[in-house]
Amino acid sequence: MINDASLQNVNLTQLREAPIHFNTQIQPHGVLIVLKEPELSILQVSSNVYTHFGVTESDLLEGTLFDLLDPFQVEQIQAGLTAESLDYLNPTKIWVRKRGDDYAVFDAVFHRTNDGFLVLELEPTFAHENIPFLSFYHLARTSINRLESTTNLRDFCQIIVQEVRKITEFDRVMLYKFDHDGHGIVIGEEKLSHLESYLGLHYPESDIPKAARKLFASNWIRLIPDTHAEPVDVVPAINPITESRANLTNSVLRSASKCHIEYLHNMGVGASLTISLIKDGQLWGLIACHHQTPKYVSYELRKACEFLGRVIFSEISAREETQDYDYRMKLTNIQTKLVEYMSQAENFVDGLVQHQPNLLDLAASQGAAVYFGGKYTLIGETPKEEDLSYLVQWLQANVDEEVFYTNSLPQHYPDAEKYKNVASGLLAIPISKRNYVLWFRPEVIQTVNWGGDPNNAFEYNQAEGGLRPRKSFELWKQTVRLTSLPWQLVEVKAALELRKGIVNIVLRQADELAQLARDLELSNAELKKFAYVASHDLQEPLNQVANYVQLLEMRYSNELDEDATEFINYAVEGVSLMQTLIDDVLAYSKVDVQAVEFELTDANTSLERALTHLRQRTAETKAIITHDDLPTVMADRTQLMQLFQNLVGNAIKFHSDKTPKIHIGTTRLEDEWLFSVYDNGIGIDPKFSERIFVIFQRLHTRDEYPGTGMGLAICKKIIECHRGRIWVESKLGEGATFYFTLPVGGHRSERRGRKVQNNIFGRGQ
Ligand code: BLA
Repeated sequence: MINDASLQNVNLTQLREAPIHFNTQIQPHGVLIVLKEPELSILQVSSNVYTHFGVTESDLLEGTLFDLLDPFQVEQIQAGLTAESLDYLNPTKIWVRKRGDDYAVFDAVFHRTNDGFLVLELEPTFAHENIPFLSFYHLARTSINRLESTTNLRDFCQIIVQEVRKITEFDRVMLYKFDHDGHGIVIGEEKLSHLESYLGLHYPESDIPKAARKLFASNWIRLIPDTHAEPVDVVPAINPITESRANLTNSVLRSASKCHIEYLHNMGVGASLTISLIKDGQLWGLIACHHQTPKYVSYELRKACEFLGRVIFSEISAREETQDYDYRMKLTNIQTKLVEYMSQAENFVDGLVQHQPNLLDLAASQGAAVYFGGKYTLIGETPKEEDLSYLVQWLQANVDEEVFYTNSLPQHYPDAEKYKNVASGLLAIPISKRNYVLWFRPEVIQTVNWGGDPNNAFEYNQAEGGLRPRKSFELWKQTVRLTSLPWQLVEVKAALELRKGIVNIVLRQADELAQLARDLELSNAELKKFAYVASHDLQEPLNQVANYVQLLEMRYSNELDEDATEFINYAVEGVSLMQTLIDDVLAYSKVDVQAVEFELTDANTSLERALTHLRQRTAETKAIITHDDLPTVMADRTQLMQLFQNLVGNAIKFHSDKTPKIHIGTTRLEDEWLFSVYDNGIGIDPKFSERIFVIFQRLHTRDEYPGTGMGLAICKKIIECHRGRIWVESKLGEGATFYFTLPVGGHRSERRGRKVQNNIFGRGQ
């Protein structure tokens, strides 16, 4: 016995890839002849020709079909071979003269191999089994009528096996269905009453290897009339023209592999008939018929079974599809609603969880989670957020597909065992490389009945011919744990559709943000243009006004009365205010991310320079200015100086009756420096703490406090260009503290989750 898992895998691969269609042995009840067209020369024959025809292989090889059959029969065949399809020829009755007047009658079936040879297979005719096609048609009609009045799939399968058994009279007829992992289950059975039942039993994938399944998809019906018959060789084994073995994929006589024959013996089967059930080009299942003793079934009867299988099965598929259809419609409905909710919500995630129906309904799950922009949104029964973050990391590293689903997560990801009660099943769709929508299903403990121990489905014994099937098919009960109910294909499809919806919405939101950024850029550009115009074109006429008004004052001072002089002063003041305004707007427009020159800057130096510029006002107000030892930061030194100058300048300007006291402090936070500029001035009403940073916003009249109202707007812009934050904490009459932060590593070390829109599609920085 093999217990070693890796050895078992090797053997399974061998099994799956065994080229069984190149088997050069056939079953002895018929004769196989490989012919070359058009002359119908005989290239290969089965070595049982003597038994059937009374001639030896060498009598036939190198001859033509004319050497075996009467010329009129060959001519009839030649005529049939020119037809578009060989179906018209199959089966043909053929008389072979044995000795003297002794004729044997055969059903002849032709097919062409993919390398262009004609294969003729002859099986002895059993007259009493000859059932005309029409009566099969009636049989099928009756079966279908019975089926049409049945709604449930189980009854339906039962009728199929009953009908097939009625026609073929096998001891046991089963309907065998493959599940998604290749194992199969008997879902319908009709049998002699004393035989033990296989209904409901599971059989492992290795019982019907992949190569065999591939074969059944093209050759829909297989008969082994006597499992104990000795197979016979095709001679020569190698086709003399192609120098390779004949491809017997579509042969009806091809001998079954030794392993399968032994399997049947172990099951007590003397004859078997297998009919493929194909859905969408895939092998959906088989109708498997067993007889305890040898049993021959004519070609026509086999064809009738195949016909029955096709007709009946199309009915099953149609039913499966209607069932699917109703559920699919329901899910499509839910999905449409979710997309609608998402597009109405400010944050699409809310649209998925805040209404009825919600994410849970889309995949009939008990729990779901959305991981987006570094944040989890959970609904229903889910693993803990911490566990989810490991799970998401695992998905990111291991799953590349558009969708990942399993009904046994712990099998793929062992850590999931600890939350098996909520997430033994997982359906996951990545919205991008980093973001996911996840659905969970809890563990459902099941008992599966196997026909024999699936862990020892076969054994490997070199001495006794390699792989051998198990001997015992006795009921073997397996308790399946760590498994949820399986995800249905329609649910997976609905999840994939939802993914499209999410991506569209996220893209649209990103698009809106990009539009906003473009608008902003545009208004920045306009501001710059204005500033340029202001500084050059406005400045000049302004200077002209100033100059001429001053000239007026100087030249005509004697002739002007007091009022005129006052008016002139107003004009001069207005002009100089306008000049300051223009300068400030220009300064504001110059603060621009692109223009920022980042370098290691000692903040102490920047502050000192600012204080130098403020020397006169400091002296006038007798302000006491102190500061901590400031750090060296990544910043534009001119802008940093300007920042200090504006903040300290304001602190001086808005002093109260007390002697102004100003302190500049600093603290290191996790990944940024926090600066503060404290004063004991008049303070700011907290309700204005946002407004003061807006361009041209003033809280006081110009008479009370001079200035353009640009200073703090410039500060804010400088800080934004440095990817920091600025705010004020104050109470009216109790001084104010302005805070600002600078990232420790300069503007490139952005705080995580800040520019989410860049990260959505995995191309964030
Ligand atoms: C083929 N195995 C089959 C077939 C069936 C089963 C139905 C197709 C039969 C046919 O070709 O006529 C299995 N039969 C079953 C099962 C039930 C049943 C599960 O009645 C349940 C009630 N099989 C093994 C091992 C090997 C193997 C160990 O168990 C290989 C070493 C091989 N099975 C095997 C091969 C075929 C086969 C090669 C194709 C037979 C052929 O056409 O050559």
